[in-house]
Amino acid sequence: MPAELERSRKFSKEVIEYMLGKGKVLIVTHDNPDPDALAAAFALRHLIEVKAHKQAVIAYSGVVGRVENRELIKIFNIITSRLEDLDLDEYGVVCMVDTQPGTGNNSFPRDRDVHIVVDHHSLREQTKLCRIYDVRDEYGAAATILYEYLLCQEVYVATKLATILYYAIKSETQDLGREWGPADRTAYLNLLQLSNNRLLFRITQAKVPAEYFTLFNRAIENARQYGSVLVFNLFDINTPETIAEMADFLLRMEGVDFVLGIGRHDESAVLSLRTTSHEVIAGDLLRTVIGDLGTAGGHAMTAGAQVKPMRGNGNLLYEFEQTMTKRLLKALDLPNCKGKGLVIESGR
Ligand SMILES: [Mn+2]
Repeated sequence: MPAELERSRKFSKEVIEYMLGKGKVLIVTHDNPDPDALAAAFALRHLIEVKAHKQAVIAYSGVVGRVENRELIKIFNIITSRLEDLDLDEYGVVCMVDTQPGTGNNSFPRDRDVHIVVDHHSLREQTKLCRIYDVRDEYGAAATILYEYLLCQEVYVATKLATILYYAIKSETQDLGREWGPADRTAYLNLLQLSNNRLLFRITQAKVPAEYFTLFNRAIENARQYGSVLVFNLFDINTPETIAEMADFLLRMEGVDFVLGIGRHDESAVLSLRTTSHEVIAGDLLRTVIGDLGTAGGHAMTAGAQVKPMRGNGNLLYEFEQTMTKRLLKALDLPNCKGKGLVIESGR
């Protein structure tokens, strides 16, 4: 058995054994969960159900705004809860997936105990206080770790779960193009064979509301280019995940190595950074840029940040964009230049 699988065997066994006799189980993901967070939570819930004979509750804060992710929840037919609606005293075991205690991207109260952490971001000091933590930042997706757990515990991965895990790895690593490792590739290839193409198509080609295109338009219209850096501001939005999606989209522009997207949802500013440069770690860069204004974290090529609360009118968000742009250019040792718009002619 390869070393990674050996590790998965050990941790999955520990996780199952820890559940026994401990009361209700809660699985917490990061706010506004993406496919990786949702798939990891579904897989962990399934593992616990099959091996520890317990029904875990999945909870998060924020929204699932992207239609692809809503479809994912519908397909798996699992009722998820809002963290705010739960009485946390009821739970004897708290698990976190795709996030860690105190990172700022989850809304689980900082003063409460977290027992189990399974994640693929860099290991945080606070996480070391948890009873069981399996944090592998060399993995492209948290879903890959959970897939290995199921494999090691010989839990049958049925079509729906396979499809969701496959989609999570696919979207998180952009089809193994970004931040993936050998384990992700193995999981991706194995899961593809078990996936249902009709379900996959339902997820990837889900119908989007007209507002989606309005946001595309807004991202392009508001984008400013500063040499190899592109910054866009979506201002107030209902679907915070759109910021990361538009950042991915705009990163394809020739000559652009960094994209910083900004928006506000529910009185919190949400930032997303994407890079194709191998010279910097996106997570570290965004942490520098945000400074003491908020919290940030991420991987080599992708990162996210949040500033809570961010109240005030659109002007304040514009000023915030200016500050973030200045700081980003400074952190990258680039000259502070005047931004230029992206759209040159409307064609009308
Ligand atoms: Mn993830």
